[in-house]
Amino acid sequence: MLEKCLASLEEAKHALTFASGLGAQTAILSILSSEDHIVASVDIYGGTRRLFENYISRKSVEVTFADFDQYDNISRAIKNNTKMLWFESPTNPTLKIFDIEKIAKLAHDRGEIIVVLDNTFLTPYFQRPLELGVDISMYSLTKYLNGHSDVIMGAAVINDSELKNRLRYIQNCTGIIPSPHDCYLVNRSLKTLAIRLEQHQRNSIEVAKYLETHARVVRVFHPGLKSHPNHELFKKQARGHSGVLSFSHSGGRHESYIILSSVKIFAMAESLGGFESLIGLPTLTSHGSLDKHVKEAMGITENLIRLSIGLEDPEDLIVDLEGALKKAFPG
Ligand code: P1T
Repeated sequence: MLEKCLASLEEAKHALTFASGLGAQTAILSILSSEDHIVASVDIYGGTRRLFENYISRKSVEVTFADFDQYDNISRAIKNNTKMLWFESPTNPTLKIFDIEKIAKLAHDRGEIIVVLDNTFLTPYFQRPLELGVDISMYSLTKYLNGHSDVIMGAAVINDSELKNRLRYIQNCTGIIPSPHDCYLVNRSLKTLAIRLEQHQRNSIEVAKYLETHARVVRVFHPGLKSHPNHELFKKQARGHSGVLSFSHSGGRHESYIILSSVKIFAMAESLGGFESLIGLPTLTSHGSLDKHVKEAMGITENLIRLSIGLEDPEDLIVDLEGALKKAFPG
């Protein structure tokens, strides 16, 4: 039933659920054979990068990480044996926006390449990748689709029946399946998806606008802000943004630690997309497993803080951040 609901949210033909977001990714990557090649965006969740770099590449699947900021880089990275192209938009954690339709077309023009978009940050409520030409819309249901921070699950949403059959076989064969009770919980959570996401969006834009005015904040990363370099493209391909935003401040690791340990409403934790606001330092949390030079290339520095804005009163969140910033930057 949950798979049917997830498919219908995207007006897609099929959806398959898995034991976690990473489980869904492992199943999707299992479509590939040794000697196949995958092009992945540099800007992805740290755990996904680790899966590509430390696991799938050891199975003789070749992986090239390309900077999707330049479309030429994607073209150059595609080879004769490229079978899959993988990216996020918005990206974790710097909220970059890429032209989904353009990238899907670019890949399909070059051959039989399965285009996968990890749509975890926006959900089908705000963005429908299949309508933009993507082949597999991938989700960590752990985040917004469940939204209550009490389930770990993933999904793949697909129109192509042949591709669905291949994934269905892998799902059954590997046993990367969710528990029935978790399916019940996510299905129940979908009933409030629209209200939750509207509130996440309202709250996150208020917090982002506040942070933009703060003297010690260098940059705020939120695609709903006019200052975002791809704000117009974002509005073209998505209906709105959820609660994830990042900001950099004028201090370093020390100031980040003070901010993280001074907030009272935000919980210092990994993950995102739940009803409660979370604060994290991507260099240590979501992208903690990556090499320093990889993180630097992604703009993940010690002064970059990521917030997952929950459903609380945004005024309370702003007061909380204000207090923490004051402690980090007295005077
Ligand atoms: O946690 P899991 O359900 O396995 O999902 C992995 C995953 C996949 N895709 C994206 C875009 C993600 O952000 C994640 C998980 N991310 C975090 C735990 C985090 O703190 O960023």
